[in-house]
Amino acid sequence: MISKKLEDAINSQINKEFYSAYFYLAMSAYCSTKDLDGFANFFYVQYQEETSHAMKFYHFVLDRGGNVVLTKIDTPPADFKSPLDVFERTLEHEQFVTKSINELLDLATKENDHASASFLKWYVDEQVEEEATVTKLVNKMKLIGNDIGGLFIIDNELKARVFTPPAVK
Ligand code: OFO
Repeated sequence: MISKKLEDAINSQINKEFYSAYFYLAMSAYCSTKDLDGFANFFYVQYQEETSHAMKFYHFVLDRGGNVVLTKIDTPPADFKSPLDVFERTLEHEQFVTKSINELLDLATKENDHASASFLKWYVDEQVEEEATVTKLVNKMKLIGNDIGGLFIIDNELKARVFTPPAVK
């Protein structure tokens, strides 16, 4: 059985994951309005991933005999300055989420909750991958600067991204 403190913290993380989904869906819509279909696809897949992260937590809380408490999701930004701005804000957001996951693992470790600690390690690894992917994209966007040809090459690369659902249970 999960402790009340960890249950509350994971419920708050479920909200953060759904907010992340919302945030990336807003970015996908922004990229679509700029006809950057590859960028829009990248963020649409990111939206699907974040939803799956939330649902993985959701099932975990239930499996551990806890209660899922869903709360209001904040409104994400509706506009962005540029494709580079979108990736920079993504990186900043992922660093915030990494901190939050690390705090959850600290709490699980403090409580000697081995099941939660083991479960949370999946998220620790996922955050390493997410930050690395986005850091690379921020750097590429900075390299191309105002080169429209470069922008279209990256846009084309991002069309290939597909959503692979993680095991939920
Ligand atoms: Fe759920 O990993 Fe991004 O936020």
